[in-house]
Amino acid sequence: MLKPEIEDGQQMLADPQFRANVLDGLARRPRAIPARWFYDRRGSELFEKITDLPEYYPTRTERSILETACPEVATLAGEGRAVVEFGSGSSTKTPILLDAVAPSVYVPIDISGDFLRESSKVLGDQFPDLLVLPFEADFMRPLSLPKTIADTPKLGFFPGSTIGNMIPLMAVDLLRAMRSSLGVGAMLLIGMDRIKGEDVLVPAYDDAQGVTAAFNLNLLERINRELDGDIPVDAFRHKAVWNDDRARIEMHLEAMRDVAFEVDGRTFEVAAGETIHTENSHKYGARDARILLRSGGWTPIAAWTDPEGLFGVYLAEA
Ligand code: AVI
Repeated sequence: MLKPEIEDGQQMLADPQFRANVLDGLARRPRAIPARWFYDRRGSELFEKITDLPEYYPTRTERSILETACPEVATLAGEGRAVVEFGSGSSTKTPILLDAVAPSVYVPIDISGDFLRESSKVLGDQFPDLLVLPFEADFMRPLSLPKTIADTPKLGFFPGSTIGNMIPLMAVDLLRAMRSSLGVGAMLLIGMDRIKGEDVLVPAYDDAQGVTAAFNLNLLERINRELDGDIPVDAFRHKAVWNDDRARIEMHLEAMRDVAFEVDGRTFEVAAGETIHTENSHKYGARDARILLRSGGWTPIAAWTDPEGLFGVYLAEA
């Protein structure tokens, strides 16, 4: 297990927002910790593995939809747009769009500067004629994009159904923020996972190899590493359930016995059967997706899906 870096007997300072979210989340009922904290180095590696799992259809399905959709997007968007990606793409999806649209400028936005620089370098090598302008920022709020592209119309790109990890209220806020960041005449290409049977949904979030379980449990390991915790991780199990009322998969960590532990000097007691809610992954039918886009100030103009209707990709204009 990785140990936090120690300097002169002092533990390195953890992210104050992480500490606050964990301490509040463990104290409240139902207990819940925001999913954004999954993605430390180990969590990001595990997520990459998830995207290759046989049960996890979203990544490969969206990629295959984009192969068909992007040339059509290029026609609908016209020439001369700057592509602005929310959450910088180290994935194989971004090159599909860049190949089809052939923009002169690509602006990847990410809150993690390290990740942003790494993925910008990879894409810069792959597209030597492309001007890559990495932008380190939290895209949940309206942004002032680089002045050099002030007069260039934008095509926003938000793949991966990441919008599904937000409750609808936050998703609408994000869509509005994107509209204001991208400005007049903007377009948005966005992926949203669709509603389907539990027989497909639950295994996608509870795979046979236990990679998603490790991803979920890593959150407790991260708390132990970074917030001086002694949570007995082996007392918890990963749980993925479909909440039909809210059209979402929920991930939880369920205590298998009564446990008491400390985090950052505070004691918590969790009874057997109690859960810590760690993630929501909302699913949107085609109509739901269009209503969500309209609520966020976007007009849907085209939509694509795969032959089984597992995943949706939507193009909208501001
Ligand atoms: C990043 N996000 C879109 C993934 C999802 O499907 O909601 C995160 C994930 N959680 C478990 N598996 C994948």
